[in-house]
Amino acid sequence: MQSPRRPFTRRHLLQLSGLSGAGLLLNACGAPLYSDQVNQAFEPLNQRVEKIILKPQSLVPEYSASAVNPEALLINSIDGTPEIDPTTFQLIIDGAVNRPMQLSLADLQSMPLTSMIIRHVCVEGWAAIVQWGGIRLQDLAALVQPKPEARYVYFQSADGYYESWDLPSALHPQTLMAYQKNGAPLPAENGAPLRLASPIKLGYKQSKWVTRISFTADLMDRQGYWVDKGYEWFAGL
Ligand SMILES: Nc1nc2c(c(=O)[nH]1)N[C@H]1C(S)=C(S)[C@@H](COP(=O)(O)O)O[C@H]1N2
Ligand SMILES: [Mo]
Repeated sequence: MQSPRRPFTRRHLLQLSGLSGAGLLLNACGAPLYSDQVNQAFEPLNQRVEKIILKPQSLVPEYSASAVNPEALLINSIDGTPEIDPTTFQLIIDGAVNRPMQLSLADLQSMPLTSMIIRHVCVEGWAAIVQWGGIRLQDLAALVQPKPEARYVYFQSADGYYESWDLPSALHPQTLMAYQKNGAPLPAENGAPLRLASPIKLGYKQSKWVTRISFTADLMDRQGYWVDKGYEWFAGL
């Protein structure tokens, strides 16, 4: 991974909150969405989340830039490519968190960028080495402050796709919300403006066109588009 960083600190959180300012907490019309949350911005992360983030998690070895094979990443979509206007796009993060938020693409791009070159593996029998650039999901978690009961993370996508992950996998340092692919802005068919990318899960766990991330205490009946059709839920690599 490019420039390994120390785990997210309170200083980072303060910097970030300062950077994006009130914009983080305003909706498109400029009305405060969660104004009662603004003053609670800086409580420390709860112990469960902190333990997951601070314990040294084993990193999956990455590939060199010369190993990237752009043609090998096949488009795999259940229902075409949804149209999303990146200028009005808002990522909702809610559920069992102290500070639910809506973030624009500009907000997300003001956060620390992580780049990684990993292998994408689809159960249908193909794989591709890809460079992804984006935000660590653990950095987003540090921002919204999951509650102690949070154990799962749900991802809702604009094409109706949905997925759920266990919290430790979601908080792994190589689990990204990516907005770049192979050094360029993420193409629409690969999930723009925002998709999951991680070397620790199979391809079908890596939701494209993510519009909403919800932390939950329990797994619900609908666990994932392919999972509900019989594929394995954990789907670890
Ligand atoms: N929203 C959404 N995400 C999705 C899918 C999809 O159909 N819709 N397909 C999944 C599968 S099976 C794979 S292998 C990868 C493919 O990513 P790509 O199309 O960028 O190669 O996206 C995953 N994420
Ligand atoms: Mo896949």
